[in-house]
Amino acid sequence: MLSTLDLKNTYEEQGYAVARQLFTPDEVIFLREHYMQLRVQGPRPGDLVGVDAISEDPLKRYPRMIHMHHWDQVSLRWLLDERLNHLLTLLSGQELYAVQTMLYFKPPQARGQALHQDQFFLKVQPGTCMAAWLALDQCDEANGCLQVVPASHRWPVLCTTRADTSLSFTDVTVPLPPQQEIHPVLMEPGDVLFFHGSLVHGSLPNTTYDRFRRALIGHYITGNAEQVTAFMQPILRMDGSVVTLDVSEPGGPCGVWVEKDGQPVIEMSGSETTLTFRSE
Ligand SMILES: O=C(O)CCC(=O)C(=O)O
Repeated sequence: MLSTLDLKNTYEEQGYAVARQLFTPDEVIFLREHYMQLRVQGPRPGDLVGVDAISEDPLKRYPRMIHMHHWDQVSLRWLLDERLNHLLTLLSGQELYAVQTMLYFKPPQARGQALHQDQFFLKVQPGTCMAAWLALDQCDEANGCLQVVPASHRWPVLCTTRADTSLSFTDVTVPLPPQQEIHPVLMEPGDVLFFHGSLVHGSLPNTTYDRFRRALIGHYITGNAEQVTAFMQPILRMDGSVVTLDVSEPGGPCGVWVEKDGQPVIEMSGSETTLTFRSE
């Protein structure tokens, strides 16, 4: 694993960093089995779509779960895990609050999620959000590993456009300049990818016929935040106690790409009026 200093330098330069083997093989097996069991037991509050065991769409057989920590102690314990807290605090340089859990099953042949910035959805003001993305399977390009745009954490929130819903289960994405590098993040089970709320990221479909790409994700907001979207309530300190913050409103200014001296630059001349998809 990278030293904590290397992790922090990488995070500051690139907007993301991978802590290798932060969770043990036994923990990963336990979590994988736990969520598979929860999923086959039927629908859960906040499911992206209802569970339909005979659907042709793999995402309807294994829909993403969200906010499991509201009703599942295993998820709550994981969200507040001291290893995550330690690295989140180190990378961001401040205390964080926990707001969201998600479990992506991404079964064989499932669509991915178009490139986006989490801060577009969470609307943390001031400050930002951060994610801890734990790989529960080997993640590579064939099964739709996460992809990131290195150093895009320095960009403001971009105005969104329509995504290709044959590749993505969400319908919004962000435009990128031509030739923009998009980097696949290859991970082993137990690795945790930490990333900044403005980092552009997403994933392509799982093209395999026999491999899931499961990930357990925690979302956090920086401790200087005064506002966050209503959907993120209740907001938890990392000791589990509740913090009260104001609710941020949808909409607001967003960045658009323009050309200046032959180079793509972002101008804050756009405005997000409608939100077509509630959660990232
Ligand atoms: O796991 C994925 O494919 C996408 C996850 C994601 O975009 C997120 O955690 O914000």
